[in-house]
Amino acid sequence: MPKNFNDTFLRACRQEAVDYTPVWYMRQAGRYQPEYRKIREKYSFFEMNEIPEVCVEVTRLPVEQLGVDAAILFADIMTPLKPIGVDVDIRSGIGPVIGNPIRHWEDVYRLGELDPESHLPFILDSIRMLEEQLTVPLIGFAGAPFTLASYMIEGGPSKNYHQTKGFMYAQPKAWEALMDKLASLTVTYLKAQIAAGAKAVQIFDSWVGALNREDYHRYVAPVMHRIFAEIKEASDVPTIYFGIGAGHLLTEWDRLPADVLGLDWRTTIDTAREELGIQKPLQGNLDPSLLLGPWEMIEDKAREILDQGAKHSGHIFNLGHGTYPEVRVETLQRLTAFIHDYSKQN
Ligand code: 1CP
Repeated sequence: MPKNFNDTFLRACRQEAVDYTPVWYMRQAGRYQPEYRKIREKYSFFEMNEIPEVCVEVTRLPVEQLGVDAAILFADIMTPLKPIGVDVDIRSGIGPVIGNPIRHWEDVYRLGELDPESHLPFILDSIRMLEEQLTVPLIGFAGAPFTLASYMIEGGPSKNYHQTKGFMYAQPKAWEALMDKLASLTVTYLKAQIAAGAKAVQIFDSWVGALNREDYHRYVAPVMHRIFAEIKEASDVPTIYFGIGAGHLLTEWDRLPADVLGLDWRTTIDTAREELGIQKPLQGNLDPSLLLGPWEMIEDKAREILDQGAKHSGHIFNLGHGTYPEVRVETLQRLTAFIHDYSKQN
């Protein structure tokens, strides 16, 4: 680890004292960066992912360009699904598209097992290279079983997840088997990322807010419990759990052995702390659309989020979801500097 290593993000994840509020942005490597767009012209998404030099370059770029306190590995939640037999392509402007969606229990039993060292050596090589080069922690990540299953069942992005939920209600045994397989994959994949050098891991359950609390408790919470418990047993790296439109699930999440909870912009930090009684560190939660508005509005909201975060130990500034292609690099640079300066003074 380099001498000038910045561990502010890790300290905030552990609710230790920090000099300022650390910040990173979901989808901080991406289309809003002219440098990313140029590389993407030459390669498909998975080619970028599979060539460690390219993967390392795009992972480092936002750290150098924006001055954020953490890097997130350039990959996708779909990356570990290809080796287990999911025919997935990432299409520009759409997202993941699956050639062989899951329809029956046979499709679940056909899925293979992930062996990260032999299936995804490029991911582990990229992490090892980044570990040598970065002066901020590298966040590894994986998709959560519900969110992965939603793509595998719907065949691509969806608005209401009715096929996913239909499968869950109509074929509960096959659903349980699918959740179990994806939970094992997630644990194996994240443990391998941690062994290669990831300093924290985030589990993206982006679409799980489509479930009500009762169904979450019954159909999803048991596997999420197992995933976080198994990672905790194997290592002491902080774990972060994030989803969109999932404010109604936060008290369920609070009971999981996850360390940090990620908020989208719909639930304020004050609401999470004061109304819901959440004591865990929180990450979030500026609406990424606000980055397209005037600077004064962005600054006002960022100040409000920082003030709310500062009332309790353990706040990591982030967006409430990934950054959009239309956002200007200068806006994120200015926001990062503002977050650091303002939180140092307060
Ligand atoms: O932030 C980073 O730089 C890390 C890289 C990263 C992460 C953490 C990418 C690269 N994808 C993800 C996670 C991811 N992928 C999630 C969870 C977070 C979220 O909710 O956004 C999800 C749901 C996906 C699936 C996905 N992949 C989508 C969303 C589609 C939908 O259902 O609405 C999209 C558009 C992709 C493609 C993708 N993944 C990543 C990038 C840079 C891109 C765009 C690829 C391109 O250049 O065309």
